Amino acid sequence: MKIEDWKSAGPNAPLYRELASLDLLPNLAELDFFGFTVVPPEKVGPPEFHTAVREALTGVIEARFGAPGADGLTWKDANQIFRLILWEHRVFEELLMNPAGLGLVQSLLGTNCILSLFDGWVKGPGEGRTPIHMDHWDFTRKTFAPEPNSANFNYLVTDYSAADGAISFVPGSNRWHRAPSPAEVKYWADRAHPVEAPAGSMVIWGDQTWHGSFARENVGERLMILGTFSRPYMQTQEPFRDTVTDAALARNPVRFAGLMDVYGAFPFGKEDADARRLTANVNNSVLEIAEYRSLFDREPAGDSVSIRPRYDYETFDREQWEAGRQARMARARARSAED
Ligand SMILES: O=C(O)CCC(=O)C(=O)O
Repeated sequence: MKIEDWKSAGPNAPLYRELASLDLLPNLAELDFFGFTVVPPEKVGPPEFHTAVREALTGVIEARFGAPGADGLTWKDANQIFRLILWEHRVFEELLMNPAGLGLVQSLLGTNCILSLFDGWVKGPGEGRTPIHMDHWDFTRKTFAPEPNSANFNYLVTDYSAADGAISFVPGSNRWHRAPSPAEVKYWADRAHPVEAPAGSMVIWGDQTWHGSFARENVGERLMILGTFSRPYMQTQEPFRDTVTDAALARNPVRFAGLMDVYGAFPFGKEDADARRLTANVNNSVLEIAEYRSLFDREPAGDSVSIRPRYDYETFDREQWEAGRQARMARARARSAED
């Protein structure tokens, strides 16, 4: 079937074509049927890229905790997350924009998703392991809608096997739409399917898939980078909107600004949403399906994007409000002229 630019499908049509060009259609089917998928290193990047990511993560670990000892026991019994590492090396920005990872995440959350977490993860030999859970952190709800609200990639910095302390999944649990009970957490701990994959692979899943990890039997460290993305109306778990700089926005493609949520509508002040930024075509608009930003776009955004202004939420400036209204109307006119 020829995938055309059907307006009814919005940005999913070009996204699908790009995922097809990356030979990732089986991964879409795996996400749908089983709730997780593994992309092999050669579809993620060349060997030099994998080396650069590994060196960058080991650099972060050494900067925060010192170099691990040669006996491979420094991180014994640990399952340690290194929060907010995105700004510590440029190669992390490249990893975030990786077409395979971002493309599959967008297939789950929409092309306007935002970045919620970007962390390193170290696991040593011994007791450290992650209990079976789902990533939908609304503990007040007993059942969930069919579609995920957040999705993850795990970039494997070291090889994964059960004895390495791999992440594990309960295949098909993405269709159960509920959290595991305490009894199920126990039941699946050693029965979940371990991901056995080489360093440089990317594992992708949506927030409803039950997952955990095995304890590491081998000495040395299991290293991984976690990216979590969410729908744009959600609160992010790390403050990318507040920590991103104009320089970081300028050196990355426009979609990066969308991931940082610097053009998002919320919170409203007395003047309502900033319509000039909402209509700027940075595709994290919550009000409309914005223009598709290609996964392969590497053009630096330069000064076409900027960090979120410091709004005075308590002020109502009639002129500002009028400028926003005009911008919104101009955009609506342009859209109807296109139709
Ligand atoms: O590998 C692990 O220990 C679990 C990973 C995990 O739960 C996550 O990345 O959300």
